[in-house]
Amino acid sequence: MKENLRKRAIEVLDANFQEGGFTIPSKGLYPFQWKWDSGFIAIGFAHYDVEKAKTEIHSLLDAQWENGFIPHIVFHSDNDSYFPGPDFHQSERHPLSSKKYRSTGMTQPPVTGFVLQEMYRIAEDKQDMLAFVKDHIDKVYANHVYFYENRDPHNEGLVYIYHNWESGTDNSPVWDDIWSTMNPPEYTFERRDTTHVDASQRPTKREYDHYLYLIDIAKEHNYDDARIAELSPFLVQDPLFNAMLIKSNEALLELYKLIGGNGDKEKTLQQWQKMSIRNFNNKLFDSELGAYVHYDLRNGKPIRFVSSSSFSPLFANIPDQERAEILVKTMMERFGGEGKYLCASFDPTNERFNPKKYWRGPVWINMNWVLYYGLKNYRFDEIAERVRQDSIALIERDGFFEYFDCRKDTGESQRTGYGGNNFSWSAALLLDLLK
Ligand code: 9YW
Repeated sequence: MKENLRKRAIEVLDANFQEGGFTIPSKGLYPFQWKWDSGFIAIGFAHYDVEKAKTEIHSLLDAQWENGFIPHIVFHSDNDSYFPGPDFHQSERHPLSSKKYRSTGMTQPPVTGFVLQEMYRIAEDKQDMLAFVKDHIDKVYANHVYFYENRDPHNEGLVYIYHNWESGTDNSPVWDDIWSTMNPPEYTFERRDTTHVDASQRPTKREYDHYLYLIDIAKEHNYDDARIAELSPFLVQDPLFNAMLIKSNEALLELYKLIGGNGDKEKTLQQWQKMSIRNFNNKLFDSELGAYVHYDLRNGKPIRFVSSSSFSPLFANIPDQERAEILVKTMMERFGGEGKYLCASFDPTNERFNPKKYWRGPVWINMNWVLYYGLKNYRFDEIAERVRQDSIALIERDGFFEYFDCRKDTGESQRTGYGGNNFSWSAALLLDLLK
């Protein structure tokens, strides 16, 4: 059975690989290259086709801007099955944007550093992979320099995101209170996502108005980071985003040590790590909730909800063992009850939880992958194994969907995998979890 799943996962990935040397997340729904998808996809390819894994990362980094920024979507081709496309985003407004590719002017969680390390871990021919890492690592380092220099206005070692799409957890209930501080215009536009996926599983039209308005503000200032930090109504320090950055710092540090001769960069990485981990623990941990939470930098207050992002710091070795135990207790009490697959994307005990809607409750395989390795870091082997088995069981139950109902008994006759089907990172990370 496992062999069969493996075979199907490979078929999904290969079918989504494009001639231009990148992989789409899902046919129809997402027809371009997404930043963090690309990283997870490369991990999957590394298990059976190392050249494709390298090509994936190479093409993402090829779209890097001159200031080190890596966009969240690279529009390799014209395709009108997705909105908002390149004509809406207009990345060319930024003077240092890529001259080769049109893209968005926002980014996504910085996974590429730890992805390089994973590719090295998985590769059989270590020399060959190290040569690839050597050729590409400075670009990833430059991306981190971009973050620390442009996204950390108070020099806390905690970077901000200015759009919910930068978080990767696009319509999490965590953002709801920010939307209520805004009153965007009513945009006229044609949704494309709801032609591919049931509208009840996607954000509402009014939510999209907020998303578009944030882009318009950034565009008005030609995607200038300092102006965005001053003006964007959405300015958040996200625990998932920052945990990915910290994990990637750690990975870059280890890879540079292997390569040798990069003492200055190692030193800078160590300084970032020290400051980032300290302030992450001081600022983002909510001891009453027993979890890390988001911080609303615009309105100067924590956003006190527990989501799967709250546990991601385990992956980046951020908490000490005692705090890790508190986190896991919170996870098991709120998310891990009998009758539930781990790990819902949003607190199932909260009234904003919705088991079918996008990031408002369903299980996502990429988050489970992060949590699996995070739990293993702290020797929660049994719970890690449950996360691994649950991920496999959900894909066996529903197929290679984008997200899954966490309830074992959904009381529904229809399938309970939602969003896009034949979804790349679900396939890619399953390959890693099956190994
Ligand atoms: C959108 C591609 C992307 C992911 C995001 C996810 C979704 C795109 O799909 O956003 O248009 O809503 O939220 O994390 O990278 O898979």
